[in-house]
Amino acid sequence: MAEAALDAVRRELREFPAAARELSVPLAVPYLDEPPTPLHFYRDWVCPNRPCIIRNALQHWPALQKWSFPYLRATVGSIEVSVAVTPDGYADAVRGDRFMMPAERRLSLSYVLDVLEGQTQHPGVLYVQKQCSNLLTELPQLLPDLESHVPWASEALGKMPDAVNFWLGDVAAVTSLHKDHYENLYCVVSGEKHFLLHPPSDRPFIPYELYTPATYHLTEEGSFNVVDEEAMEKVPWIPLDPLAPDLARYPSYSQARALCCTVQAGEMLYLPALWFHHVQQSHGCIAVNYWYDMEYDLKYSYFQLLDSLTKASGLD
Ligand SMILES: O=C(O)CCC(=O)C(=O)O
Repeated sequence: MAEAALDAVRRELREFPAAARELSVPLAVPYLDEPPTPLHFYRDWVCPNRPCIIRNALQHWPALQKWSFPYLRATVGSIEVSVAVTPDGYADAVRGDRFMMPAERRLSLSYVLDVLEGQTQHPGVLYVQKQCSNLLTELPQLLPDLESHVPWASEALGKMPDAVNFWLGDVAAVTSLHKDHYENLYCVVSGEKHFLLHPPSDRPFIPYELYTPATYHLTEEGSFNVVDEEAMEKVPWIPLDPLAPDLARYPSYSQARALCCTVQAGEMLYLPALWFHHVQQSHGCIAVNYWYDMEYDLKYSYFQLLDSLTKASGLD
């Protein structure tokens, strides 16, 4: 009897993603030709939790014309920024049986640009990606080139962003599949970013496991050691690489449906809270994103329920 009930719950969970998709998930990420009004942004995108790519939202930013490697060298080249360094481009990702976090280095931005241009060598793959409002805390000199928030989004959401992040990295730097509790406005200033997305409703097909956290340590000789973070709790993370999913191990993922999109320079992706995302980029891509904390409303609670049922029923 209990087994029959559990089977019924699993069946419902397997059918849920397609039903949700049919009702509200687009086949491709739609484009808007101009920024929406706060009302339209909230009504058409935030409330239904739908992504879109917005064109002509950044054209008033001086950054769009100015931000080149020579300009960054001249204005903020001497500033030290926090840089994630990994042997393979994957920071905060499952590698083997560990959740691997990057080595962190303080490097001058000029030095990072030299490495990206191949003028100097540094072991591993570099990614300026410290997600603690690093644009405001580490590179405030760049602020006059853009805005500290997105006015129509701040008005729609009734708050200011929790973080404004600056991203600059190697083509080999990849952000592994994960989700955040932020309404994310992701602006590409130069180059392009490739996003692979899954709606939150695909959760029953997306595996999570618990991993021992570990950090890469870069030795003087330029090799990487893996050092376990013994004081830290195990980290729940997605072991699956959506670009080469191990379907023998995670067969349910074949039923998930990814949406892929490329965000070009001058475009802004609205990535709704709780959407799973995997991100790649062109070499030396420069981007800025705004994280607005999500509303912890009924939609959030429903997602938590989906997450709990997926785990409790052993679908994971
Ligand atoms: O640009 C990236 O590499 C990752 C972006 C991301 O994960 C985020 O904005 O939440």
